[in-house]
Amino acid sequence: MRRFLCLLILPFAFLSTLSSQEKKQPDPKGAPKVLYAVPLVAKSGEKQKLALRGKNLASVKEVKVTGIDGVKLKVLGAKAVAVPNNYPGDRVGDSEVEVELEMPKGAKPGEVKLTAANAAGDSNAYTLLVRDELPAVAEKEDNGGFDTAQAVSLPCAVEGLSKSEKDVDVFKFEGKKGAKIRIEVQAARFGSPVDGFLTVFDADRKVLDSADDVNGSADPVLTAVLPRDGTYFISLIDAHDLGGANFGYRLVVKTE
Ligand SMILES: [Ca+2]
Ligand SMILES: [Ca+2]
Repeated sequence: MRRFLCLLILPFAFLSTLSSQEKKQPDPKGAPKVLYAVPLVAKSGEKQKLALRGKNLASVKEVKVTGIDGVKLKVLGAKAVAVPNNYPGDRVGDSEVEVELEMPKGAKPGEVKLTAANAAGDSNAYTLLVRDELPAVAEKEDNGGFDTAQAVSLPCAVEGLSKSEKDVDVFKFEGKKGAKIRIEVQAARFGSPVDGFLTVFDADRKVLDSADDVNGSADPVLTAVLPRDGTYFISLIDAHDLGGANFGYRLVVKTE
């Protein structure tokens, strides 16, 4: 929701004041907070590097795994990161801890939780967004318009980035008359700063439907019954026109 942007800029203005106060005396609220992972989507059964982005993470030395056995995790480093000009620091995070992670093959979405710890205490238990059985597709830029839309086959789960401000990602698929298609963005529910806005278009590039926030979440979900055989387009933007290398999303498209 766009009106959130104005509300979120206000706390950002106080960040520099807060950081000087934190240096003078230990902040009892200095425990870490994990907001999201970069990349947002993790794979089971192989070794990968990912960064946990959030607050008070630069002093993290340990990351604990719960919910599943057999995960190997090594902390590689932690640091402060720049908050882009006028971005909501509470949403994008001001620090990160990088880990090497290896989950056993078949780790299920929702069961792997990561908790970062520093001298002040433990963070929230962050639920990692793990790939499921849907075919994973990497988003390919430049997919910013109808003529350069990225073709996908259903079902699929696109792993993408709102890579910069005003990034528009367009996908196309071939559909059959009467098919009921479900399109879902997984981002904000896993802490990603992306506030997705979805629009579906028919072959004539006319809007069939759109969705922004659904069920109390910034993540859009919509279902559409296709009116005829042909090509359909899905566009995904950030509702605030924000973006960056840490603005990850997963876009699930399937027939119901
Ligand atoms: Ca993109
Ligand atoms: Ca939204």
